[in-house]
Amino acid sequence: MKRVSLTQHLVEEQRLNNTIPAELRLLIEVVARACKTISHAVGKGALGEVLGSAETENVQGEVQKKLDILSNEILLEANEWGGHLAAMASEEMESIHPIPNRYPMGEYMLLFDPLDGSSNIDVNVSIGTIFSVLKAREGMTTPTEQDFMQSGSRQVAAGYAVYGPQTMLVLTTGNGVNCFTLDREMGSWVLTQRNMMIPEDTQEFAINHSNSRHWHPPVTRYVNEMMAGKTGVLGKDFNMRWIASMVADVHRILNRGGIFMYPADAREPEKPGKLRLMYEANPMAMIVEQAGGAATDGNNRMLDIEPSKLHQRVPVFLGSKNEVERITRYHQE
Ligand code: P6P
Repeated sequence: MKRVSLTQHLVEEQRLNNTIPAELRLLIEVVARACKTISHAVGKGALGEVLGSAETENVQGEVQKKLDILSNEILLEANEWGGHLAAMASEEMESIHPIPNRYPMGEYMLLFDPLDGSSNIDVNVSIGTIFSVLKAREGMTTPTEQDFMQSGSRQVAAGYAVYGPQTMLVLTTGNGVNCFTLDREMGSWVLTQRNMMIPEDTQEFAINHSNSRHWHPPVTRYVNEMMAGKTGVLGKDFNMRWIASMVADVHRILNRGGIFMYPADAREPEKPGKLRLMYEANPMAMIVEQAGGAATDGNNRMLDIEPSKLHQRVPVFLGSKNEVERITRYHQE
């Protein structure tokens, strides 16, 4: 494949589909550059004194890793001055982050989980950055959390970087999903997979099976059917994977199919699952749907959910279309 850079891809996408105005192209390139910096920091590990806990807690009550905080700061600093954003929101920050007065305000809003899969950082397992882009409300002067309360269907772009054996950037602006590999020598993102498509069927599921005694009946029924393999109603054997890093599990599913499940369970009945809607489930749902897959909260299409809180959690079922439709049907029966 002729080497196509991220910039060339975005310029050509704009020429073809008129979906990437200059400000959005700048936003995506700035985020991609920030992910390069995060990849560099992550890659240093102990040599960069960035491993371990920061001895602080985030809004989720989770102990923050030094790299969580560093990644968050890298994304904030990279995006403040460009004039393309009105505000930002992050898993690592309680409230929204308006653009400082010394910089011009733009027409987009950026949400992100700066480093997802933190529990894997110190044991050298793949982690990632997830981001979502919404349009700011017309004529907005002072952004509020309420301005971020838009359903996932209103995202204008979504993507993630996965920091694994390769560092890759997966991106959609509403016309399919493309993947770029970081050329570390040149420091550039090179298009390596065009228009990724998720197989509609699969024989691989991803769930944290240690929680099975807490699952609600539809999930128990479905996982048992897959565990029954050829002898069961699904008539085929299944494999299981659980990397405990959403970005890595989703990236595998984008490449070879599968179904990813983080259901609500009886451990904390008031908590609807672990993953966050605005900057984990929604961006991944846009990517998965753009790749021919499906994403629901068990009952509703993920991208149709009307959010009420910036950090609200949601059950997640996403991946191969036919399997997501099955587990969603089981919830509705
Ligand atoms: P558990 C990482 O902490 C994360 O937010 C997702 O990336 C991942 O899929 C999930 O939590 C793992 O959760 O309960 O299996 O550790």
